Amino acid sequence: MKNVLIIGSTGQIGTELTLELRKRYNGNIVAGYIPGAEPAGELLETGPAEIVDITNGEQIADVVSKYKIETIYNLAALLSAVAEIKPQLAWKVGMDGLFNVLEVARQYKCAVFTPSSIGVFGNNTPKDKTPQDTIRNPRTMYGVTKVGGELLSDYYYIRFGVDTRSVRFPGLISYTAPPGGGTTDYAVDIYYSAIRNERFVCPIAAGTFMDMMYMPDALKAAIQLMEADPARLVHRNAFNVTAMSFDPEIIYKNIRKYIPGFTMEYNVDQLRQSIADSWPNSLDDTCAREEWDWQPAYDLDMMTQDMLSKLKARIQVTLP
Ligand code: VAH
Repeated sequence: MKNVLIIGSTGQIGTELTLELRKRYNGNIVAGYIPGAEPAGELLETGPAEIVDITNGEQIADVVSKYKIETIYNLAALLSAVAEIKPQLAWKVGMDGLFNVLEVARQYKCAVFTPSSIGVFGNNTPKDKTPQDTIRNPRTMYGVTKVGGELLSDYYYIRFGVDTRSVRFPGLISYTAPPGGGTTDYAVDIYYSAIRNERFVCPIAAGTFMDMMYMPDALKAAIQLMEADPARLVHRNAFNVTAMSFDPEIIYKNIRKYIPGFTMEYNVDQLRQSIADSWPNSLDDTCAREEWDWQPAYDLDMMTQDMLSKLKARIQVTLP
């Protein structure tokens, strides 16, 4: 029996993580959501759901107490591009909200997973095979909240013994809930254009390499880390994890292997491009592999095949 609360359960990661946890555990896997982002369908029908606004510490505590929560997956965040447009809200959710979660976790002895991101790195960090322990000097509010989140989560572990763990997610690609306002969203949108036989207008310039990961691997990373033997962990917040690194040209050519008529043009979004330019080209995830046996299953070609087949089923179009 394992009781888990997912805050932000209707977002890109939360939607799939909640369903995956319900498959694995037979306890209360509570879908936390905010009004206006209600759970629906399988997410609503397969387990409990509660309003949990991360900026309301009492609300978090009430749900943790009601369901005797042991682990909190805190997925509430504004993604990188949106956070530059609403920096104060990004801080309120990413930092004030995290403080609420950690305080509740301290009082109720919960473990806490809060995703970090490759967004913690900035222009003065080594770009290729970025090390686990290196300079975290971002110039985005998203990056500031992620570095702050790593530092605050480590503090709560060292000072209060709260079992905090996290990974630095790369761009995540999935076919269920769409991402919302990220710099890597192009790597999801391109598949939708391809499956609809539409010319894709890419907002990121050719030659811009970023780490990426298919959602099944992201779910595996989060759950595997939270189930890992704490005695093996040298690091906690947060582990570099990656599965692949590509630029728009590489993913475009891979999709054309399966949809030969697919076409793309560039219309660079300056905000997203400047953020992408500040991030690594590739990560070194040796520590995750050594400390908790991290190993991705999907490479680009496997992801493309699965994305196209799943989207075809969802959008009911016939591939040419
Ligand atoms: C974003 N998808 O683009 C998120 C992620 C590494 C990228 O943090 O903001």
